[in-house]
Amino acid sequence: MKKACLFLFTVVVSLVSGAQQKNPLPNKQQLAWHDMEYYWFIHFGPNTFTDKEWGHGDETEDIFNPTALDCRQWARIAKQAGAKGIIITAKHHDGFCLWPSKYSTHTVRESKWKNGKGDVVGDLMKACKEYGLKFGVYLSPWDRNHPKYGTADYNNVYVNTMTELITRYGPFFEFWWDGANGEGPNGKKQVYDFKRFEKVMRKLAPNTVVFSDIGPDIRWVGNESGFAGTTNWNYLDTAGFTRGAGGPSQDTLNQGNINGKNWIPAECDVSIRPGWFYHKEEDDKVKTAEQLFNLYLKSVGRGSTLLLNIPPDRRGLINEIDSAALVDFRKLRETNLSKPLASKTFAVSAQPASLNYTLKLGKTSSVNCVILKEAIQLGQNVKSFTVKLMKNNELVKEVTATTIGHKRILTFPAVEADAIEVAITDSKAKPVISELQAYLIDEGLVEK
Ligand code: FUL
Repeated sequence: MKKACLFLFTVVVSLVSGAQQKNPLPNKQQLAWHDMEYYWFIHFGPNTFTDKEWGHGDETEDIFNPTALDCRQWARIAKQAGAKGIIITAKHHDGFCLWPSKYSTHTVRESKWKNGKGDVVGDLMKACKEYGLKFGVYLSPWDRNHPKYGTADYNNVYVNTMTELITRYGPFFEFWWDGANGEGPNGKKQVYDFKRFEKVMRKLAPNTVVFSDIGPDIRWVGNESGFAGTTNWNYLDTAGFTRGAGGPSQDTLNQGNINGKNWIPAECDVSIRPGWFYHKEEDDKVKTAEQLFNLYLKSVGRGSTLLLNIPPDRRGLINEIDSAALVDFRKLRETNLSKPLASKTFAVSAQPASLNYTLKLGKTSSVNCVILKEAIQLGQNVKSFTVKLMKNNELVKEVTATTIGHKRILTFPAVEADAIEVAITDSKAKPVISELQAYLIDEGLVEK
C-alpha cells in the first residue's frame, strides 16, 4: 500500500512538473502582433511647443496650438513608409490629453487649437482606418498635472481615462503602459494599481496586446536604442518583479529567459531623432535610411518588432526631413529584401528528421544575407544553429548564431555559393523551421 502511494505521488509530481516545464505559446493577438514587424510611435503634445522631453504639467493649455495639424498626412506617410500601425501618446507625463477627456481639465479642449473643438486621438483613429493601419495608444500612468496624482483616487482617474479611450477610440492593437513613476503636483509618487488596470483592460479590450516593462503581453527590450539581443527569447519570468524600477535587469529584458514561464516578446522602441518629441535643433540629426535599415536588422532581424518614433513638428506635420528618410528606408527594404536568390518553406509536417535544412540557389551566386523563420505558434525552441554556405558540395563559409524566433536575419561579407545548409545544433524541444531564404543585399547594409 505504502509503495502504491509512493508510486502515485511520483506520478502526480512528475505530471505537475512536466506541465510546468511545457513551453508557453503565443496567443492569437500576439501572433498577429509579431507579424506586424514594423510600426510607428508618435510623440506629440505640449513638449513639441516647449522644446522639452518631460513637461512639468504646469504648461498653459494654450501652448498647444499646431498651425496645420493633419493626421491624414501622418497616416499617409506611415502607409507609404510601409509601417503597419501607429501608437500615439494620448497622454504623456505632463498629463495633457490629446482628446477632450471628461477626467481632466488639461486637454485639447482647454487649448486654443480649433477653439477647443479639436481631438487628435479621434482624428488619428479615423486616418488610420482610412489608410488601413492599426491603431494604438500610449497612456502615461505618471501624470505631473492631475491634482489627484499621488492619492489612491488617482487609480480611479487612470481607470476611467483608460475606459474612456477604449470605448471611444478602440479597439486598439496595442496599449502602452510606461513604467515611469515620478512625483506629481503634490510632490508624491503614485502607487499604481496595475492589477486593477489589467483586469479592466482584459474585460474591455481582450484582444489588445498590452505593453509594459514586463508585459502582460509584450515587454520592453531594455534600451531605447532600438536593438534586441542577438540571443532573444520570447519567454520571460515576471514573478517577483514590478513595472518600472522593480523590473528585471536590462540585460534580461534584452534577451528574455530561455526557460521563462510566459510568452512575453520584446518590442524595440526607438526614435528617428535623438529626442522622443520634435525639436528643431535636431533637424540635422534625423537617422538616415541606412541607419534605420541597420536598426531593422537589429530588431525585426532578431525576432523582435520595431516601434519607430516619428514626432510631428510644431505645424502638426511629419517633417519633410523625416519623411524623406522614411520613404528611403522603405526603398532600401524593398530593393534589398523583396527578391530572394532562393526561398523555401518547410511545412510543419515535413520537417527533416536530421534537423538539416537545405536551400539550393539554382546557380552559383554571391550571398551575404540569410533569413530564417521558426514556426512560433508552436513555441520558440532553437538554441543554436549553423548556416553552411556550400559550393560544389564544399563548405565555403560557416555562420553560427543562437535564437531564431519570429524571424532571424543574418548578414555577412558576401561569398560565392550554390547552396545553403542550416543545421540546428541545439534546441529546447523539437524545433520547427518554417522558412529559409537567401539574399544579396548592398554591401554597405551588412550589419557591422
Ligand atoms: C519613456 C518616457 O519617459 C519617454 O519620454 C518616452 O515616452 C519613452 C517611449 O518612454 O519611459
